[in-house]
Amino acid sequence: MTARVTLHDGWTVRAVGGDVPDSIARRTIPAMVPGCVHLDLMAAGLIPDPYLGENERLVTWIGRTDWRYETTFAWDGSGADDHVDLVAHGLDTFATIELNGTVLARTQNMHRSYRIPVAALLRVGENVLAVTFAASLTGAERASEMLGPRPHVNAHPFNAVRKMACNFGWDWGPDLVTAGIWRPLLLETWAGARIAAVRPLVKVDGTTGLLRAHVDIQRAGHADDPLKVDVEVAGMHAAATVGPGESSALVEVAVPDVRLWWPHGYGDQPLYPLAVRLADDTWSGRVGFRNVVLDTAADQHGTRFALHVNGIPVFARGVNWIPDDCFPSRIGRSRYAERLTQARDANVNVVRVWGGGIYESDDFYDVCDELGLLVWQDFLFACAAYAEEEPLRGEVVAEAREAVTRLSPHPSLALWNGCNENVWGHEDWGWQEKLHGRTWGLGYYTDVLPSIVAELDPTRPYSPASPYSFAAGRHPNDPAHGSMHIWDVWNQRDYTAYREYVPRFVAEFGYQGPPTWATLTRAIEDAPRTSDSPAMLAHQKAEDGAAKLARALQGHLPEPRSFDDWHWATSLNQARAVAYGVEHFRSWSPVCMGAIVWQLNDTWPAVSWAAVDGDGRRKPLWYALRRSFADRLLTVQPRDGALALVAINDSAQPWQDEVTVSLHAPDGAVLSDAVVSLDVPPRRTGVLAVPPHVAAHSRQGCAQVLLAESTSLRAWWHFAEDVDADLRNPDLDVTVEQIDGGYRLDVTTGSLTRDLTVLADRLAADAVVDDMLVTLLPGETTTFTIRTTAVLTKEQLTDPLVLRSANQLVAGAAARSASG
Ligand code: BMA
Repeated sequence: MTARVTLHDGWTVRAVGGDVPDSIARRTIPAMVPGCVHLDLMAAGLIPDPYLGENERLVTWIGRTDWRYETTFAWDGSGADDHVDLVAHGLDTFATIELNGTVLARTQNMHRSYRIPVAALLRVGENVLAVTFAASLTGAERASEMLGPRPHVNAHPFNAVRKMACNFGWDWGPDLVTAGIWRPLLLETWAGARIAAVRPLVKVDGTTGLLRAHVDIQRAGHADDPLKVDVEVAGMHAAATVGPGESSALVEVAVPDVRLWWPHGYGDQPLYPLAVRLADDTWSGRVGFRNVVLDTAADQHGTRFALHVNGIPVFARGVNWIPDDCFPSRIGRSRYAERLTQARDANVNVVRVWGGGIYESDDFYDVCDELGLLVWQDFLFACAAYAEEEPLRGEVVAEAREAVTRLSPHPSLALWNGCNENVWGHEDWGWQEKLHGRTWGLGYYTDVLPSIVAELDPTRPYSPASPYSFAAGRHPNDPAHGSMHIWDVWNQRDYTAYREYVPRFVAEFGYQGPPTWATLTRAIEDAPRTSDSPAMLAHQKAEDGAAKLARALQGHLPEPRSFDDWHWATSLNQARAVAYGVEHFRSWSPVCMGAIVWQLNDTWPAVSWAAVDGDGRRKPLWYALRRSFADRLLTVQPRDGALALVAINDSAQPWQDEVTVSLHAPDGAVLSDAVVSLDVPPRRTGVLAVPPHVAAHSRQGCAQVLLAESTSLRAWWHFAEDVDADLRNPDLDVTVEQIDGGYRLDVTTGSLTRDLTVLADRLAADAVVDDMLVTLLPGETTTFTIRTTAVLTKEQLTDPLVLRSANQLVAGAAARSASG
């Protein structure tokens, strides 16, 4: 019987090298395993929370310090004649492991696990286990010198070491260089033979699910007797014999009439328990049966980039995922479930795990399996050139083999991708002059990694990079070929420029906005708080971010005159900008087959591109995504110099409906209208002209609006931007009713009102509203439901800083210029 005991108790940590504050220098501090040194120092009250205010810069010394973790554990001698292994699932990063004073191993890769036989060193009674972590920041700098410095973004040479890159600071995250035993640590006792790894690869053939379980075996010492491997899935059994001298087996099981696993919105997510048994050892997991293919064929538009699941092309309604915390040991299954459910509830079906983070824990992929979220997994290379020589190369190979093996059971895992932006960087970011012909990672992306995927998991597609155009000599970010990232729009242009691109697949595009008010005010206490007060800027990591946020408002919303208005205007603008992009990209399906928004989540409370902020609160963008990612979307788009009604039916049923198209004067009066019939087959996009006599009455630049309304959906077209639309303060009539668990607000508007929103978190940290950004004609009523445990008054709920609209910003600016 393989026995597993965790070694998570009794740990301490102390600084053993580096320039350490006196208060910490000679202290032995209680430590958590799994954990990290920042969390230990915080728990001991020795450092402030680096997520608050400007504390981040007070703790940079931690990354230049060597830390020694130590514990003692008792061993009763059981298994003395067998194998006893120390198994470390994650060591961050330059670690020396000692047992009873003897060095067992030196490691230098956060992304690998390690198994070390220790039976010979164990003592009956007390044993001392120590892991010393050499300073990662100093280590990365040394490694970079040794390998030869290579171009990278941000402050430190994260590309010289196999450690979560964004730990060294990113354009949305703090520079907090961690150390610690970040994943479980175990003592495993076994005899005879053990299951070393299982790769349960699936295929669907007609109505039959085919499972090919590749089982790797480790034998004890010279044991060489034949072994039986038994596999059970969906009540079916199959077995294989591992002959003398052999260390692997392939067991095939056919499951007739299998229920297929589908992404969210396409069907169910049946998961079949899988057990692999070898003598005393059992491996258990789950599998889901589906086929996945990446279509990169040439067509009349260029080169496709489309995921197909069970033969059906899936438009990727996606979000990019970054580590949900700078200290990943804090993220457990419930946090993953909460965050990924937020993605699913925003009608997302693809999550791209970005290459500057980590291979997430199995909990992440388990939750994706359950929710039907397809995972696009980057190998961990981002925004930098990487040496292809030793010792980096060996680490890359070992870590990739482990990741491909570990993640292979998950039906959600749909695509392996070589790197984030490195082929693009080499092409466009001035790397070539700096490299002087040195390696930069291309060999990983086009040879090493695809060979590993082909060998260990040929059922998954592989793409060398994102963005990528699938032909040598072609620009990697060519919109007509493969995947692309659209960043000029946020960095230099205006969100209306999204319409200049018809990409085949956009894997990154985004707009910044602040965190929700409750999150922002918890983390930032500047007095006064302004968009560029010190702690605000400390939580805005993007190059020129504050200026870009201000520029992004121009032509859309008036320049904000207070911090409250800045917060609402930039939040609103973020939501509008990204929804504008999503609706445009979806309207071009199937030429375009994916829109993956940068980014779902945050590592900490930050001004960033995230839809859900660092405290897990949903920003206005999240609500905009839910609407624009819905299975069915009605949107008004320019086509061939006129306006068209685009109906995207990403559902399994035909969409038949009547749509009323009406043109309204600024006061809401109907100028003209018409009814058009919609009949869009499942998974298709229908394009209808706006009836000419309706369009004929419209005047671009005049504050008219066009409304297209089906039974359950609305689409608006505004002929003038808010700044030019003479929007009035909306004169709201509100009734408030206390309901079970919160409040119900019925709001009736006196004039055309854009993006009516309740910013509930301004009133109570737990308050959440069911919808945001509702546009209404004069006289129309909408209902908001607010969930909270707080007791709130009508005055509070209708406070103009809580009950918000675009109109307030415009009318406020108009009033100011009239009086000023
Ligand atoms: C892309 C990403 C990240 C970055 C984001 C915003 O480059 O791959 O590196 O955080 O844009 O700038």
